[in-house]
Amino acid sequence: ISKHLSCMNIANVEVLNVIDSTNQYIKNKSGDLVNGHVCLAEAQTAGRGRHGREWVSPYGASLYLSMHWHFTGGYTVLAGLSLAIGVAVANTLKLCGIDDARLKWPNDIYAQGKKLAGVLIEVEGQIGSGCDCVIGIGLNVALPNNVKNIDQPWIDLMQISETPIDRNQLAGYLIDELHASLLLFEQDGLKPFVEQWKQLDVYANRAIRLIMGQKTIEGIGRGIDTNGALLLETQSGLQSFHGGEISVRAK
Ligand code: BT5
Repeated sequence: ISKHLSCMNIANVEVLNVIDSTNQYIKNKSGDLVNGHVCLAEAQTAGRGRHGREWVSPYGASLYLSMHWHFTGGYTVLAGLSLAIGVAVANTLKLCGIDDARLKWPNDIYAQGKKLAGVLIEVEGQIGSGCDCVIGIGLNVALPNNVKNIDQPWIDLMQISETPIDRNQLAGYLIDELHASLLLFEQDGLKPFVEQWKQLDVYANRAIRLIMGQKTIEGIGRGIDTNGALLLETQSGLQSFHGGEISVRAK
């Protein structure tokens, strides 16, 4: 990835070679950073997903990107942020001529029924004094065919796009889109993103199962509400589900 990306805030973009995790890198520096500061890496040796899962991060094959943002207000202002970021990633892909990205609650970007990208948001801070947030995105561009350790179906842009993907252009678009989306989210919350999220929802009007530990609930996916809760139509009516360790599967 070039150090001369075409994006608005180029002064705040760091391009690194191999590091443990771009999220960890931004976290370590967060006290000194301005909103929108970004780092990108060519590979991660300890790329992470949610709940201690791994993000497989081979060299030069993807975008591994993290952005710093300080929110005034406590954690509750962040409800739904990962959904807004999903919309930002889908919009970025549209700018590159890719229309088939879909969103899976709460933080996945899918294409052709397989995982294309993931969002990991990590927060530090105290309620009342604002919080420092790291917005991490892993987006598969051209993974080696023999990539190991991804324990679910995956896809990359190379398989989807009719034209070759320029990672530098993609990174520039993504940085600008994230910046604009975070400004909007800071001002108006998830609301401006809800309709678009629903249009891209993988599970809209489909029979799904929510798995919460030992418990499973079945119903029809009905999108999200303005707080980012997943809406499920069950036999006992419309129910909403908030974050935590919930996985959603097709029935
Ligand atoms: C995520 O977690 O999807 C969030 C991934 C965020 C990664 C970025 S890379 C830049 C920044 N720095 C970091 O250290 N992390 C962020 P989760 O929903 O928990 O999904 C993890 C699961 O996705 C794994 O258990 C695998 O099943 C699958 N997976 C792992 N690597 C993958 C890949 N390269 N492509 C598609 N799926 C993958």
